[in-house]
Amino acid sequence: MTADVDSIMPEVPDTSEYEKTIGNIKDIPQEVKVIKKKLNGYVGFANFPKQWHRKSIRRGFNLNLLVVGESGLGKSTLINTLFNKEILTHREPEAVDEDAGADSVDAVKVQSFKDVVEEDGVKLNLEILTTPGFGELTNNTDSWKPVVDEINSRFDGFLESESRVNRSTIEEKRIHALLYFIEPSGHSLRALDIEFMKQVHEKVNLIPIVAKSDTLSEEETAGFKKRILADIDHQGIRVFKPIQYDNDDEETLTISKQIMDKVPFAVVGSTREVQNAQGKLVRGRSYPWGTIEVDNEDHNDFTKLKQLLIRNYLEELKEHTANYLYEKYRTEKLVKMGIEQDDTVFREFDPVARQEEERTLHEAKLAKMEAEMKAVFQSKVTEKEKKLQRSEADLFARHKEMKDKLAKQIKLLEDKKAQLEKQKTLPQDPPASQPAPQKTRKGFLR
Ligand SMILES: Nc1nc2c(ncn2[C@@H]2O[C@H](COP(=O)(O)OP(=O)(O)O)[C@@H](O)[C@H]2O)c(=O)[nH]1
Ligand SMILES: [Mg+2]
Repeated sequence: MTADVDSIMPEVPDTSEYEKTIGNIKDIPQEVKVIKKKLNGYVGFANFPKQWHRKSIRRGFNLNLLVVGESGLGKSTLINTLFNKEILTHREPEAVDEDAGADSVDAVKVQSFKDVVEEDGVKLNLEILTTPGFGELTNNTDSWKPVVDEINSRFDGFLESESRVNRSTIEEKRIHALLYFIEPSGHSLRALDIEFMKQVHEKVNLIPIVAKSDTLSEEETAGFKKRILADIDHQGIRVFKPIQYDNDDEETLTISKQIMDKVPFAVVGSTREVQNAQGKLVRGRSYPWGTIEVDNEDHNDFTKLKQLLIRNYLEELKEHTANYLYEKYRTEKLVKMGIEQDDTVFREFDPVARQEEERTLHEAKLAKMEAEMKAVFQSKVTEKEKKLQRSEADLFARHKEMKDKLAKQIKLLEDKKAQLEKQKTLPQDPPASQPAPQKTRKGFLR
């Protein structure tokens, strides 16, 4: 800390006291500038984001995505385009069995692909789940079931690991978002789409996608989107929507609105580079009539979907999964298992009741202290009384002792007196040889 020396210098009439403590200030050469440094109450918590940043870099991020839709809708291509990496192979072994033909698919399976992508030293651990066979069975009415089972079993796994004694190594396997691919028919949602979305929308962040949107014209896409949204609204299906907070700045609100305006995202996927109209190499698809660019916002909604999933709302997708969707599942599950909240343990906080409770406790404490003080006082009094009684008896004994002593002396004297008087009555003629007794005042008073 730098003392504000220069502010105290000119006004102090007698500097001797200061000289004693800070040295002779007259020795400071005139040209030396005393730098004033003001402490402005900087506590340090503005640095929290940096700490968070460091921790995040160390730990990395993770995202678990479930991708659902019929085969051939461009799911694998879109995932690979999103993360700029060949994460999903285009042929999923369980789904495509060329020898047996399409009829061999008898159940929807869930397949997991794990990968790590890295950008500027930031790691993202990915788990992509696909559902080969979805929508391709002879009877698709239960196509949603394996998907719902997968979401539930991951919630169950988390619930189970949360109740373990050691919770330090809980792996986050819950699904953070489900990309549902809608066939670009240009009409409206099919019964299967509606049924599926209704089954999952309360368990996962649902993100509807119009697949291969380059197969539709701009007008067709707009009309299709409108009808999809109307159906979703009519069916009461909840799709993921970022929460808007009071302290969100203008930019955040604009981004959120721009993203949400694009739902359902009409996307184009391609990991291949093509030459665009300006002769530049871009990710896209070439047609005789021109080029569709993946990353061009005028061409499709890929960029907005990417913003939602990665750039702007990855953390919110995870937070909503953990704090809302999982919590809801957990509560329902525990209630179903007959586990109820013990209100004697988990009481809701009621300030009035708490105050009353504190007052009662305080009063009980006071009463206890008072009783203790009384007891101490009483024991002290008793002790003193005993002491007094003891000294009284003592005094009495000593008094008696003295009295006895005196009585003995009196008796001794009286005996002596009687003896003397007896001697006086006898003839007083001592023998001549014997000297006359000296008249000394030898007596008991000596
Ligand atoms: N027109 C068009 N074709 C696409 C698009 N995405 C993928 N494809 C093609 O569709 C076929 C199936 O793609 P794939 O990603 O394997 O689909 P998946 O079965 O859903 O995983 C491939 O030939 C892709 O090149 C797209 O956005 N537009
Ligand atoms: Mg695929």
